[in-house]
Amino acid sequence: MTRHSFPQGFLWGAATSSQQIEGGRFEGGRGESIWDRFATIPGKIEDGSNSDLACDHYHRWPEDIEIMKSLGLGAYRFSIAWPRIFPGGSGKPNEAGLDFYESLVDALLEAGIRPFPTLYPWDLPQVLQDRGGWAERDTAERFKDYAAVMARRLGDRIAQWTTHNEPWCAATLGYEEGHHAPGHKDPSEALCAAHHLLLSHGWACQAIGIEASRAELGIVHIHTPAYPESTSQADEDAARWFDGFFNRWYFDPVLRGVYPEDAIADRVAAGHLEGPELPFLKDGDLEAISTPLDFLGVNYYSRVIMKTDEDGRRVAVKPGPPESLTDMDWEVYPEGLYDTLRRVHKDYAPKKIYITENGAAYDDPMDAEGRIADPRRIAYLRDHFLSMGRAIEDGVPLKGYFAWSLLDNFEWGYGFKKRFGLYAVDESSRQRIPKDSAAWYRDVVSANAVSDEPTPTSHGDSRAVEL
Ligand code: IFM
Repeated sequence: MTRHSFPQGFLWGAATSSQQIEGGRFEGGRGESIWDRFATIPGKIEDGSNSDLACDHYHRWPEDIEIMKSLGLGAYRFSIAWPRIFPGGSGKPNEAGLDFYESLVDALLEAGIRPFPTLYPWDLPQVLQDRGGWAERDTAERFKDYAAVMARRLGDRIAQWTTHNEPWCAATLGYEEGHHAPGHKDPSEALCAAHHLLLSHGWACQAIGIEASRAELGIVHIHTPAYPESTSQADEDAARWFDGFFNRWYFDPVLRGVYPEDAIADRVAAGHLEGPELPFLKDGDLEAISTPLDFLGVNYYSRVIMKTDEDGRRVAVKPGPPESLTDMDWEVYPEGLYDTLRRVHKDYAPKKIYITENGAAYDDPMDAEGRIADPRRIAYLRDHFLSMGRAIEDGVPLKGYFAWSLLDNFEWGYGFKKRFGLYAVDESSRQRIPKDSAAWYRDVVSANAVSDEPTPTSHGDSRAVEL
């Protein structure tokens, strides 16, 4: 049996995001977000739902903090809904919104749980989208103002801020592929949006630094390692292409102050840029974007295998077999987390790394006794924790881990049908119901260690984390 103990002080947490759990859409002066609007367009959300009520965390947050306490969590990664703070996108901030987050933060601190907020998990105020959204440079200015307001209000209590969550998703899924709000399909606009997201990160770091000089600052990038299907040059090139498009376009500007030349050339070849000059890049932008970070948040879910097909197209190989996939059709590949951590450490050397999201969607039923056994989620977590342990042994400065997610929630374009939570949320009562993985995670957190024991088909004590 392999057992890995984590270093003393390793931070165990869970993550959520505002649009996905809060609800309270029309309360406390909250404005409309791009996701509220997107969800009104028929066919955009697979199950026809919206997040007006979501997990009702807006009212149930004290109960959610109790749940975190019962798990022994050291930190809670949540996000702030920009439309709660600036319903009109700019002007005077909304006091009721600020009060909401202040109460949450104070209660977390009281419970001994470190608040670990993210400013942008994709819920742009719709009024800013009406003015062009992230394709407009002005949106980055508005984000800087929003960051300053939050730091002014909470800077004395927040030790670590993250600006954006997965800017690749906001730019590519939102502006290039159209699966996410605002649903555009324009690659050139997406590159512009990506740049303004990154620029706003740099400006926000500067603004928070002024208001809260001792705070640690970071950004969260998703990292998906790309492996070639074969050793052929064509397949190697396909993996290189994906890495540039998905990973390096975001990591390089922030951590090295440059856009990757090969990925720029790929975009020129695809006709998304007219030439190697980036039309949206202005003097000083890259310096702002690469403002030194105190930590980097990395989200890891899966890997991709790339090949070049008979028509010369770079494509992802369909993963399989079915039992190796989660409900998102993402391959379970814990080795990829090890590779991710090694790569990020070697290529970018951030001072500290946190795994800010990792988890698996499985829809496990409740049995007659009210129990939800989710052995596949436990196995997923266990194997990823073992990968983290190996990376730490190899010298990677990994300081903490946040499970995605505390609760089953609104999974964007999929609605509520993809369930990542350690807790289920009853559709009508919104009651939180612990899955077996919650008790299992509680035991890992309390031991600060994980072993490669086979996962229980039944984990004894899930009711121990019921309230
Ligand atoms: O639910 C999302 C989260 O909002 C951002 N990262 C990926 C998760 C799973 O898709």
